[in-house]
Amino acid sequence: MKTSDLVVKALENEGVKYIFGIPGEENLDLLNSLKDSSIKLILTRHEQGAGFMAATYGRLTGSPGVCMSTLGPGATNLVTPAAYAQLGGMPMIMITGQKPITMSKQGLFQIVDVVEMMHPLTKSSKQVVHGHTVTSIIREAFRLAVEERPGAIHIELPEDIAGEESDAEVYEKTRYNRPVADSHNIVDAVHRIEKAKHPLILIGAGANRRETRTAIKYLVDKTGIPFFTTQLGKGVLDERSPLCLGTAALSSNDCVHSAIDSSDLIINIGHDIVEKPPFFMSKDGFDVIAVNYFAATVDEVYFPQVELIGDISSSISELSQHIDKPKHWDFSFVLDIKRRMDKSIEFFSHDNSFPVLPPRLVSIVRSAMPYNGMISLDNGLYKIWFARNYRAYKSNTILLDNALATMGAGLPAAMASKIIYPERKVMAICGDGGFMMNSQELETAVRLKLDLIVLILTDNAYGMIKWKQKDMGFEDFGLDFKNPDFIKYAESYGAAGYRVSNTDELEPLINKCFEIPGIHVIDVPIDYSRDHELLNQCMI
Ligand SMILES: Cc1ncc(C[n+]2csc(CCOP(=O)(O)OP(=O)(O)O)c2C)c(N)n1
Ligand SMILES: [Mg+2]
Repeated sequence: MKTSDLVVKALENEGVKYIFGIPGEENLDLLNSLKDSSIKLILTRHEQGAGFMAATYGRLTGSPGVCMSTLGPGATNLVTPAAYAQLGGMPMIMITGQKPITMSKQGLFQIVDVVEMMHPLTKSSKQVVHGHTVTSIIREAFRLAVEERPGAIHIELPEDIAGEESDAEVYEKTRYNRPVADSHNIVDAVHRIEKAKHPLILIGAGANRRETRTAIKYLVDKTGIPFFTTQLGKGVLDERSPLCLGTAALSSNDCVHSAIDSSDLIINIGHDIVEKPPFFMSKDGFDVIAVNYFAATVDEVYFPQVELIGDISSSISELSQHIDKPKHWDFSFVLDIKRRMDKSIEFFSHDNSFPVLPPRLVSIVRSAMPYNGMISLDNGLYKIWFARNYRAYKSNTILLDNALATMGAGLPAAMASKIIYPERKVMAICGDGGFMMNSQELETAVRLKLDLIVLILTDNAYGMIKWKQKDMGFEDFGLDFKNPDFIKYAESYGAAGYRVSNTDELEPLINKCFEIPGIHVIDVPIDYSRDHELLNQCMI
């Protein structure tokens, strides 16, 4: 069999449904092999779009998303998605082409060392040097991509190898069980939790990768310990819970930090240090019990005293089983803080000034989205507001990137979400800066006949950096730009375009757009002028 046919057969065997990408002439054998396969090629307008979509596929399904590009310039365009998947713990496999390796035809034209380039951004980066090894390389790629901690894998398939004959066989997928935590450490953890006076639970990214809700919900219900989340841990438990303290959207001085600072022990479920720290540990501060699939990386602000390493659900079930709720636990202070935080979120959720204030925007979006509706955020100042104020009801219903925190991924991630969950309502929320970084994927979305809303928050600036600039005492300089007419821009792609001219219009418009098939781009002028004051003010 031709090696490229074998590659496709091995991918089908792994259950791959889509390949996102842009082929070059070095991928033409592989492209041809895809022609008659069950795998659907999703052609994008930039390799970044393909990579972000593949990574999001991995994030949402737990199975690696696959993307492809040509050599040199195509592969260098995959650098940001590689970092996005790798830092974000999203299983993704990138297959890139290369000039023939057995006989050079064109000197170094378009040739850069892609395997070496991808090394620091992936769990593994390998060139296929012979058709005989291609099936084992693919099996290992899929195994390694999902193994905790999940991440990016790169395979380079040179043109001549793709075209050569091979008699290799496809390897069967194997099941594997995640190890469970050591029982001595469970006993130690239970002892410390029972001894603490004000324990709290933190839910982080790792808890959002596979089903852990049942076990964590049982622990919270049985013990009554209040919980808060990191940005990537949002939605594991329903945030309408009376015990939910919200999200640590900043590393310090965020509303929830008054609660964290009053705690003497944190049960830290699934957090690792790729996320902007939800808190800083100090030698004389609270203890941390880390519950995760893998060992914690220690640094000056994170050094857990006990670690439960192994399957998260299993560790949490063990804790629930053994903890006897002691009488001296006292949550009155943190629950009082919760009541005040809830009130302050409520305070701006009816403000009808225009351009819309960020907390008002969050409340409008929350009220327009159904229980399982998904919002996908790009990176900008509004992300902090959504992290802090948006109450997620279900896991992975708010997709944000608190690991690489790249601009440009919001729209492709929303598109991948809609492809995976066609029955759900999906909305991309982007700044005017981030949207323009991959806005060309509107064409892909229209061509794929997706139903999506794209909110563009216009402040004619890189608002997040402006906010930091002011916060750090610098003068306002160098961060303003002009925008195209987003209505005409959307229409030129075959999408519908709208601009809101008062705050009241937005929710009915969103509701209307969800009823009409196709892509709806809504330009929403946003007012960040009060963010300096509002973001630093948590409670009223
Ligand atoms: C690819 C990339 N470039 C630069 C940054 C740094 N950065 C973070 S937020 C931001 C501004 C975002 O502007 P916009 O998308 O308009 O959102 P806003 O904050 O204005 O709402 C920048 C430049 C980044 N995170 N990613
Ligand atoms: Mg902006």
